[in-house]
Amino acid sequence: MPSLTLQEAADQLGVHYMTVYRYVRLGRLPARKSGGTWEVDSADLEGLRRGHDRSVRPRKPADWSQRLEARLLEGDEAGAWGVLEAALASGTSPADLYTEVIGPAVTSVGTRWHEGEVTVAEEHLATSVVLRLIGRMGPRFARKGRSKGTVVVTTPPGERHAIPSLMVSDLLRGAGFEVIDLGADVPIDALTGIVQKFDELVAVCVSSTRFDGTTALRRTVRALKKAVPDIPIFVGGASVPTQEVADDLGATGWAPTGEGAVELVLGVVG
Ligand code: B12
Repeated sequence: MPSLTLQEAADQLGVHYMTVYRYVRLGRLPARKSGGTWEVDSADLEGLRRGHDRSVRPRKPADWSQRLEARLLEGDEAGAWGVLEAALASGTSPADLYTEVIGPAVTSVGTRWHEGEVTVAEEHLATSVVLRLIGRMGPRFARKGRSKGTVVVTTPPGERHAIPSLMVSDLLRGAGFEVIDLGADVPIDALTGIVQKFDELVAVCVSSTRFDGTTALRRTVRALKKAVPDIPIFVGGASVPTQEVADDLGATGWAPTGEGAVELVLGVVG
């Protein structure tokens, strides 16, 4: 497929170079970097041109998600942030951005890696950009006023997937809770020590993604129930696909989504 420089693309569209550059940054025009310069496929340019007279603004979260995924796989943080800003500007809430745009983009990268379409390096690159984007999104979940209570968000030992717990933490902050996010791979002794420090503790959320991680998750839940017997222990993440699995682990509650985690904790404070 013939490739074009951004200047050639701009000439063909009859717009300024910076306009095409912005289309790339916002994910409206797929592009890749070659020797330090951007290249676009003429078929993608034609697709943009056909949509050019109508509005090519995406309306569905799935469209934003696909645009984001393309930027993530290029390791293009500025472009990925541009997609998020555009989605926010079009009315997507920060919470929906996490659950309907960033989450599906990351999951799709993983699925494509599993199918051999995306390399391990690309998956790591995409993940590292996502972690930076979540860091930039954090302040948008800050809430003024009195905290509804403290929630500890944690993962079992051996668990390196931190994106789900980061998202759950921000969603809880957005709902008015003070969140202590312990991140990935938390040793059980350290966890049981820290949860006892917070007088305002209302719940502990344990996020587990590795499918082979349920043994560590079970030990974590058991240790937490012993350390803070009056505090609800909620579980979620890909290792806990159903309520039955959560019940078997001895958890107080389970939910399949980040919004579900917020509902569980809101249910505790009434
Ligand atoms: C990013 C990623 C990584 C990164 C993680 C980096 C990081 N700092 O987070 C890296 C590259 C390190 C990695 C490593 C590995 N990974 Co990986 N990874 C992924 C990937 C692409 C995305 C995971 C993610 O962030 N999802 C996004 C969020 C939003 O997920 P979510 O679960 O939907 O979260 C929501 C809900 O679950 C809920 N929720 C989450 N927590 C909680 C908690 C509570 C209390 C509640 C109520 C709700 C709740 O709210 C969230 C927001 O809505 C997935 C692909 C996929 N299909 O999921 C593979 C995937 C999870 N990884 C997989 C594997 C196999 C691995 C490795 C074993 C690979 C290897 N051979 O080394 C290692 C394991 C490392 C370890 N010890 O944990 C497999 C897991 C399969 C399995 N059998 O275990 C997957 C599914 C890829 C695949 N298709 O095979 N991985």
